[in-house]
Amino acid sequence: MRRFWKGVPMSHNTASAPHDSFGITLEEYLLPATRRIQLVAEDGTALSPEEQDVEPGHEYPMPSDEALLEAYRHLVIGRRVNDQAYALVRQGRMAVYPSSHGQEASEVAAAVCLRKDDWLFPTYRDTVAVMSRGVPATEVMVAYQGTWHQGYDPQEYKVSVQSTPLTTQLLHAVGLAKAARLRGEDVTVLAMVGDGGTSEGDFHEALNFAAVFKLPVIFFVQNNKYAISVPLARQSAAPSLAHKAVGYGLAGERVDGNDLAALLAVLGRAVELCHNGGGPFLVEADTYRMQSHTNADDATRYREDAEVKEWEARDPLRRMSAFLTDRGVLTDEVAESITADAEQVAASLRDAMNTDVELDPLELFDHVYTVQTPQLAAQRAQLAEELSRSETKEA
Ligand SMILES: Cc1ncc(C[n+]2csc(CCOP(=O)(O)OP(=O)(O)O)c2C)c(N)n1
Ligand SMILES: [Mg+2]
Repeated sequence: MRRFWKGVPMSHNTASAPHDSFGITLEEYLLPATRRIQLVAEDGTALSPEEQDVEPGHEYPMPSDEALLEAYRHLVIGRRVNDQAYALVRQGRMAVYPSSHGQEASEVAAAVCLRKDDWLFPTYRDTVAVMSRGVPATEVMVAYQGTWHQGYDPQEYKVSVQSTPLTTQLLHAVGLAKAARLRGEDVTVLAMVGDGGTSEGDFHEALNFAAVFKLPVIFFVQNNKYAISVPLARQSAAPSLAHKAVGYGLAGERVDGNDLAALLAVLGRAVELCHNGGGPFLVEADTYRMQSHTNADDATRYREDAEVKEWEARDPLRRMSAFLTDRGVLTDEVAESITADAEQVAASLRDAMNTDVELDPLELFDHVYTVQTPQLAAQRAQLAEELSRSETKEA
């Protein structure tokens, strides 16, 4: 017999869950599959169902050629922008850029799986996800140029600001999902987080709240094996990061984070289920950060070249390029037009970052609170005085 408290079932596990439609038990549904989902092999060939060898309920169809080609275009643009941003940092035109090289498939899939009214909550690392949702590179990079707090309007693109304080974005994501439900809006939220972020207290609170209220949230963990210099083995003793979902009562899935096809399939299903009341989810993408944490970090100090070489063979771009070429979708002509698109985006970024911006340092204080606190007012006055003194000196 189901027992209720204020109209809410005392045990949410008795409510119907997506496992019903997959013909598996709730326990099977909640325990992440031992095999991660992979649809395309490292050499670009499609894996047969036997080769995939997944447990029941974890079978996914191959996405369409059109969906893969459009997402592949974002991969190429993402890598070009990463390289351009690196060069601009070296030239002193940008302050910092957290590398996305190697993680493009996860980044792109996180954005393109969403519907127009859904929301994306990215971290500092997820510039390529933000761009793949339609935000121009020139707007995203304003924050990394350091000339303004934020370069794009979150409401316009339904993309939150890129969060630098680890894991705060998960709480904001859950809050937005809850608010949308209260308003009767059909919105799914995808919130991104790193392997290191899963150790934060906010991670626990966000997952627990989302699971208790069955909110349409996808927690998308990019397990790139490092939190700056801290390796995964020093971060978590869980069998996988997807296993962290079990204790909260939400479904977890592990996916090859360098396999664009598998990512689109897994995240696509999660989005669909969320829209049909079947959330929340935790999806762990098994991937790797090929470059240093940011330009301020030297990865050779804490990891071996051999490990990096191993991951080079799993490159998401090469894999999808081989797959789509083999299927006759990525012809030379199409490939050339994608490269041209990427060059154009890189050129617009160069132009924007090489344009000097007139800055008023005092603006820093203007948008912190609606009504400025006495402390900030005092700091503003102090800076104003220092600025006028240095102006007098220069004159
Ligand atoms: C609350 C908080 N604590 C510490 C930091 C400093 N910090 C910045 S990035 C980082 C590592 C995060 O690693 P991970 O979550 O794996 O994400 P990745 O950088 O690998 O994408 C740390 C500790 C921070 N930004 N915020
Ligand atoms: Mg990491």
